[in-house]
Amino acid sequence: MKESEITDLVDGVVSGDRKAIAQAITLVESKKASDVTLSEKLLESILTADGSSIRIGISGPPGVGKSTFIESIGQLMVQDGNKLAVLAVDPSSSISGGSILGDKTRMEYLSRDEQVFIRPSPSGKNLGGVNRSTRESIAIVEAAGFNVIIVETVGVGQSQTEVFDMTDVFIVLLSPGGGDQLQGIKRGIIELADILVVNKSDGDLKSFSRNTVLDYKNALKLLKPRTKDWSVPVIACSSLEKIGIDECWESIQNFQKLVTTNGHLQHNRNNQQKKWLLKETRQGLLDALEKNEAIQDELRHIQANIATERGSIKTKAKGVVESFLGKLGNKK
Ligand SMILES: Nc1nc2c(ncn2[C@@H]2O[C@H](COP(=O)(O)OP(=O)(O)OP(=O)(O)O)[C@@H](O)[C@H]2O)c(=O)[nH]1
Ligand SMILES: [Mg+2]
Repeated sequence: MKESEITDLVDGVVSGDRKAIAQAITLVESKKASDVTLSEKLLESILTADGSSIRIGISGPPGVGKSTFIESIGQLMVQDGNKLAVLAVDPSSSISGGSILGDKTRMEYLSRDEQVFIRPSPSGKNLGGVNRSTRESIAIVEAAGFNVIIVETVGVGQSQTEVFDMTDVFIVLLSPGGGDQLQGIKRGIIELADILVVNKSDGDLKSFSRNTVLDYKNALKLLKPRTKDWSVPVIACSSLEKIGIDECWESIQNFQKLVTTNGHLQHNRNNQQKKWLLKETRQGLLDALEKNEAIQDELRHIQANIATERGSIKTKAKGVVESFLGKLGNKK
């Protein structure tokens, strides 16, 4: 893509053209050096978010029903006149291989809706890379006029906290199970939740679900509330049978109202931006280090002689950092 085409692409995005939106997201996901420069141009021209959108993170263990939940709740969102964008950060897809296809079929209804844009992001090998671009994808869909943005992520490891750091409301999905299961659930996942959903509360699992809800309610009592005036609801629902979904949507809207009125939403977004700035700066430094041939040679040389050269690793590393900073200084 050429620089002159960026203006057209920006116009396309802002006018809500789906092809342009998809193309813009592909551009920010690309790691090619020339694309990185173009995507910076693109992002500079579209950073217009005015805070009227709501960014929703949806997390939970693999197979708990996140995509099915989104398919159900998404329909309510659209019925209420919202424009919905769904972005999936999916580290499991590289393992299961079929997850992305699965997501598309599981959101069959939504994927046919004019008011909905769905973008499954292949994880590739670099999970960090995908998440870096997810923030930018959010900016793109917001510029295109989508006011409800859902980011789906599997609730394991780093991807979950990354998504937590780019959304306004964080929903954790769990499935019904006995007390044993609760013990096994890491406290961490519950600590992040603004809304807890016990999905699959139907069929054989229905009888378990009431106890599971109580267990989580009790577990939550032991935690310090994260948002003032908000007690985290635990909602039993069935995404397949569409039970309890309206209650979840109502909760999201109540949360949005609360944090918009008390200023928490903007405050939280500002903090996220500050964190993001630090992260990008660190990443930029690391990229520069990795691309610096002289430093890479120096590192390889030290590594080759690691068994025979005396001296502590810490001192050696310090030496590398100093020579890197020295090289940066010389550039000026
Ligand atoms: N009984 C029941 N099954 C459900 C419900 N929601 C989802 N499922 C089933 O659970 C399986 C996994 O659903 P998905 O929506 O793909 O789950 P997911 O959490 O998005 O999965 P990954 O993205 O692969 O982590 C599918 O077979 C669904 O039909 C529910 O409310 N009740
Ligand atoms: Mg899914």
